[in-house]
Amino acid sequence: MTRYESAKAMYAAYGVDTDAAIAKLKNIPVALHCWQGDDVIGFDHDGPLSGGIQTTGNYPGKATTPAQLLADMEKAMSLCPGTKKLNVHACYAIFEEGEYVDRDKIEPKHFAKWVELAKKYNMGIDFNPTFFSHPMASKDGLTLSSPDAEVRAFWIEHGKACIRISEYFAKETGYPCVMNIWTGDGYKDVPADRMGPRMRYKESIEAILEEPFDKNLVKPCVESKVFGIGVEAFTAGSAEFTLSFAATHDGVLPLMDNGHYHPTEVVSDKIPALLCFYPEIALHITRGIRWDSDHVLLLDDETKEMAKEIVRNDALDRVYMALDYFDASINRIAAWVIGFRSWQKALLAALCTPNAMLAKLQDENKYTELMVMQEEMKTMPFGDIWAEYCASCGVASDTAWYKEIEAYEAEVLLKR
Ligand code: RNT
Ligand code: ZN
Repeated sequence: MTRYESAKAMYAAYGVDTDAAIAKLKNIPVALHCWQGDDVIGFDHDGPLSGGIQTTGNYPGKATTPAQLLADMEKAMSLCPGTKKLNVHACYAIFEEGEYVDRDKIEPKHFAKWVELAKKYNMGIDFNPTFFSHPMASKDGLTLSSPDAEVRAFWIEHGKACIRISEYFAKETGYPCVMNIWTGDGYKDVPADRMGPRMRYKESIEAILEEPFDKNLVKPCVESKVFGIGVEAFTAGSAEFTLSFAATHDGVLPLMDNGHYHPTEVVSDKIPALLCFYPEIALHITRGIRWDSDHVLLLDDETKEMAKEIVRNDALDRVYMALDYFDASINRIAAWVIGFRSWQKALLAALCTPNAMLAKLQDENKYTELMVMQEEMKTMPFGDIWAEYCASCGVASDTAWYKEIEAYEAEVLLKR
């Protein structure tokens, strides 16, 4: 008997079909964010990262050209099991030699190389307008909520251009494109007017959505946030604002980033709350330490709990999952791989949990037995199921993948 066969029998004793869990996970797309590879800089500007977000660390080998970033992403994906989707920010437009257009003028052709990469691996692409790291956002950090009509108009045009590019992605790849609107708009200190900026923000997003698009192809999202660096006192796109916006605008999804709430709030609890009302929702999966620090995703308790809520509510096809973190203090490709594999593990563990049996114990008020069973699940031989899943996807289940990163670092990254 192999280790997998033995583990499979142990799970089967609780009614869990591990073969089915493995087969299911293989077809669930998870979006990998291009911005982990170059510390959220992109290709369309020389300035620093702005918008209240920050990377820390100066690990060598950062990608600085499109060719490098795409190659690094391919390397990372080759070491991860499961179905991937690309997640691209508008600042990652790829221009011809000597060409440049501003963000309000970008076109599908500037993302043709991303489409090429997506097609090579039969992946979809998600997209994000970039409302930061730009002169039009540098003066006061305000974009869609700015009191300056000219600034708002520029960013509305950017948003519309991004809808056109999102539709192009969907048409080219055959997969819907999740287009996420997030801005760092807010104030460092106690504002004198909170509703004014929010009304402008609302009207600007509405203006963007006036761009015609097919709702089956483009899934616009609004991402909330509680605070950012330099916008500690107020953000225009707060939780209540974005939830209400999505609830009142047909076809718009709420996007929850689990770094964007007060420290004792958990997105695992918010997922089922939103699933009661929204046909589809989106997630940015990250790991905050003390604040929205965007550390590399690990297999920690909250990560596992979020995955459980998606799986046990049978919502794998209603929740668009994307990773969103950026760490410049370790090998950037390893950071991608660790995070992607962690989320795969969380999903697989959730799929290997006897969810119906546990829910029944809850409904029958058998809380002691529920506690006993939930604790028992923690020491099941999950590693053997994971190993089988990785093997069936043609990737290493153990740390062998890291050897490849070390070789790539020596041969490629350190020569940059
Ligand atoms: C920032 C948001 C946002 C960004 C990316 C780069 O706090 O999480 O999603 O991380 O758009
Ligand atoms: Zn996010």
